[in-house]
Amino acid sequence: MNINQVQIVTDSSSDIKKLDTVGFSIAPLKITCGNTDYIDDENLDVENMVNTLAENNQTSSTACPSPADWQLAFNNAEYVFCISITSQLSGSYNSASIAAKNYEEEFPQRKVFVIDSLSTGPEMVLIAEKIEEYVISGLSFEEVCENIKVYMSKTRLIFMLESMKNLANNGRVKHIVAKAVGLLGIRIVGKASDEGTLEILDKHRGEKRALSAIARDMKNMGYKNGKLKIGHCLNEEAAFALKENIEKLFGHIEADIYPLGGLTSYYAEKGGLILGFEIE
Ligand code: X90
Repeated sequence: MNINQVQIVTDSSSDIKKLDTVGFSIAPLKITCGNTDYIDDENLDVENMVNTLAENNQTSSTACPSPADWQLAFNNAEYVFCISITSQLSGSYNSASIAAKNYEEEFPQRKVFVIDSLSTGPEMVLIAEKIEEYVISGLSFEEVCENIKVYMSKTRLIFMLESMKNLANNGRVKHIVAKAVGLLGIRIVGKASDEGTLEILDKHRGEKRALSAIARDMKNMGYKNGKLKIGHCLNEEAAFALKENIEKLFGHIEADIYPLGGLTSYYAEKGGLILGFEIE
C-alpha cells in the first residue's frame, strides 16, 4: 500500500484530532440535550457542553454516525481502516459495517477493514497509532488486518468515574450500578471487559484512593512499561497525579495526557478519567 492511498477512520469517540503521517478522519457522534445538538467534531466546545449539561436537568441522549457519515469519512481512499466504539454499547460498528459493504460494492477495487474496538477513547488511539505504524513499515492490507488483531489482545482500558448518571439514563449500565457512584466522594474504577462492556473493578472513597488503586489494577492486568494514554474530563490534575502513581510502581513512562472529546466527556462526566495502555 502506498501511504497516500490509506485512510484511517474512527468514530469521534476515539478523540483523535490527527495522525502524523497517514490520512485520518472521523465520523462524528452526536449528543442531544433538549433542542440542542452537539456534533462531536473539531468545532465542539467540550468544556462548555459539559458544564451546560451538568447545570441542566433535561434528558439528553447520544446518537452514533450513520452509514453515510462513515462513508463520507472514508474520503475516497483505496484502503480504509475503520475503528468503532464497542458494538456492545453503540450502533456505530453496525453503521460502519454497512458503509464498508456499500463502499466495496460501489468501488470493487477498494478495501475496507472494520474493527470493533470493544472499547473506546484511549484504547482506540493505541489501535489507530499501531495501524499507522504498520502502514508506514510497508505491511500489506491483509497483514495489517492480521497483525492488528494480535495487537488488540494486548491493549486494555480502565476508567474512573464520579458519576454514571448519563450512562444509566441512556441504558448503558444498570441504574443499580450507577446509584453506588452518585454518593459524594465515591469513585468507581472499572475496565472494558473482553466482551466490550463496562465492568466495575472497585469503589473508592475519594479520588486519591481511586488513583492509587488504578496503578495497582494496571499491574494486575499485566502493565509493565507500555504505551499509556490518559484522557480526562476537566480533570487534568487527576491525570497527572495518576501518572505519578503509575511511575512510582513502574518507573519513568511516556504518557499522553489530553482532554476527552465530546462523546467520551458526555459519558465520563466531569472529573472522569479514561486510560488506555499496552500490557506485556
Ligand atoms: O451510539 C451511541 O449513542 C454512543 C453510546 C456510547 C455509550 C458508552 C460510552 C462510554 C464512554 C465511559 C467509560 C469507558 C467505558 C468503556 C467500556 C467498553 C466512556
